[in-house]
Amino acid sequence: MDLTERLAPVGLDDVVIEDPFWSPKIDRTIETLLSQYEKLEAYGTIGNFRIAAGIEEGSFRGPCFMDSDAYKWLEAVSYTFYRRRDSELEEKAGYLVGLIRGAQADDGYIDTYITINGRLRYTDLESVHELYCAGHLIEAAVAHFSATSKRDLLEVGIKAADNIYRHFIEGGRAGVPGHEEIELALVRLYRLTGDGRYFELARVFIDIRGTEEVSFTRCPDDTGKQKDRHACGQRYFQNHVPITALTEVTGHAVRALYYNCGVTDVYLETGDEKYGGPLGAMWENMVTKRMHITGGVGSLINGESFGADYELPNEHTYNETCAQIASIFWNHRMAQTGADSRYHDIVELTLYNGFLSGISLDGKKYFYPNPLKSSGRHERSEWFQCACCPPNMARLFASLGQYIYGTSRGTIFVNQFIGGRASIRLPGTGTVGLLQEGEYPRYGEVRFTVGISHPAAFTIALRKPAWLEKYTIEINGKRHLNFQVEKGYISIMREWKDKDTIAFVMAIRPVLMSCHRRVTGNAHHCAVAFGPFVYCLEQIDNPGADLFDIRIDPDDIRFGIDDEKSLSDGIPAISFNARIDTGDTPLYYALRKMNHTHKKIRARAVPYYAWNNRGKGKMLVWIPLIS
Ligand code: FUB
Ligand code: ZN
Repeated sequence: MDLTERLAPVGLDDVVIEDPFWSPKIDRTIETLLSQYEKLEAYGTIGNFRIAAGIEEGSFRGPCFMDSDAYKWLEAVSYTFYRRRDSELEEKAGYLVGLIRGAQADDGYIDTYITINGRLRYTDLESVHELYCAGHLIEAAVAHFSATSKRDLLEVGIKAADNIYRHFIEGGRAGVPGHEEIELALVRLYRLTGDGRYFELARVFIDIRGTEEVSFTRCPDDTGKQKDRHACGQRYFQNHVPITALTEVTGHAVRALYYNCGVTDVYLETGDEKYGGPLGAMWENMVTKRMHITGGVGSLINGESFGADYELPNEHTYNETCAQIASIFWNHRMAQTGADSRYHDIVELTLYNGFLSGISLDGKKYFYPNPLKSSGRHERSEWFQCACCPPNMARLFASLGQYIYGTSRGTIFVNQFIGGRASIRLPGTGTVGLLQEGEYPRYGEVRFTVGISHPAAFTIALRKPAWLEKYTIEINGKRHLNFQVEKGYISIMREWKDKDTIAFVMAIRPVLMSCHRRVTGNAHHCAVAFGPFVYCLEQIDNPGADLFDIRIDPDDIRFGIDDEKSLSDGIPAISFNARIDTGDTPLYYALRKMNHTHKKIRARAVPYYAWNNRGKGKMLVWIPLIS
């Protein structure tokens, strides 16, 4: 990789989403956050801060990283301020900021688990999540200040970072944080404050990983179940080799991908190829060998971790919602290293599938793991003892605006097709307004209108989605052929005038997807996709057969798009010809004596993200082909 063509994201303050698919989900975030606050109270997260602040008696509740959920919640609340201010939410956020200030020691240290339990600070770096929590505090502090200009939470974040700097750098006690997150947060703080100590600290935490052994055996939590992760060894922590020798994504998926976010941030700041090479190799490894068709990553339940190459089980898979979110965070950063549509292809794939499946259609229940097959036991919950995923979802919904556009000198990149208005500062040109409209991804026509005070020559580069085969471009209503596709972007260079329009018309149609032969569980199976969406079968839509008896004959499929069967938000159900295998065979039998009979049916699939919204039942993404 090299950084000659770096892309700068267009930030939240310059983008307003007005989109038929996403706006209702984003607007719902305020309600979601209010209900999450109740859970943070009910499960003790906020109470821990009251106890640590000395205004309530009691003992610590929850896993050792409970504080992080409050910080992620505050970060999400801060992002909502760009769109709509809600007095109830602001009042609750203000109260929580006050508690956090009260829970911070005079020297800047803050961690309610350590304070309430009277444990020694920074002595169990590997298991206790002090630096993970501090990272989330710093992210919340940066977001809160950027959205409100209020310094109260920022001061807490700065004091905490200073405390960490004194202990680990000035005290010469640098060690390997057990759960990455602090690295990326310190770079954010450095970018906001310009204080190079935070960048130095981030780099030390990145470079030390893999150079000294971590003696981690268990994570202390209040469930009494000590999670023995020793079996995962140093790989669990991405600590088996230094960053320079990493070529694969390994171990605990959220840890691995938060780490990669921090490494990418440091790479973006330094251009040091000792980071660029490993990042490129890990990215290739993840998306070509260790990622589900839904964008789901971290396929193994054991250790919440990445599996080996092609180890992608469907039913007994993990795909923690946080890992999908971390993948989006990382791909968004990788996209900043240079124009290459593949990064935002993964952002899109993950957003519309593995990420969205993490929340119910009404926004009230969450998945922690996201399997691709269910025998009917899997169901979303209102909350979890380990509640990392729900506030993580909220912060991504509330900050979605920053994933849509990027700029480099002379080019505006359209990375995501999410409608709304943007005011884009284009280096060398000035400010360009861009209105994006359409009903993507139900329909493939996306229209752009340029707003500019004087005619100017620059390029508008539209990401050509990986799934797209046929498309046309129109400028001011006329078919336009004078464009180039470079690194997956359709680049239109011309002198743009005020009110010029572009229509990007993509043919979206259902397709059958296949899988690499080495994913043994998917051999002789196929999946249904429609634009960026992966579909699944649910038992409730296919009442005439046991779902697991359904087979597909790829030569007789005849897809239908059933808009009237849409579950919500306008994304249709897809119907197709299928067979039910009614063969009555013993458990094992000689292949040549096979006695399969098939009954023809019309099967119906719904978008994967929308499954399990009508009660429990069987679900299937990869459907067997007829034998
Ligand atoms: O350890 C903190 C968080 O809890 C991790 O990121 C999640 O995977 C869950 O284990
Ligand atoms: Zn999670």
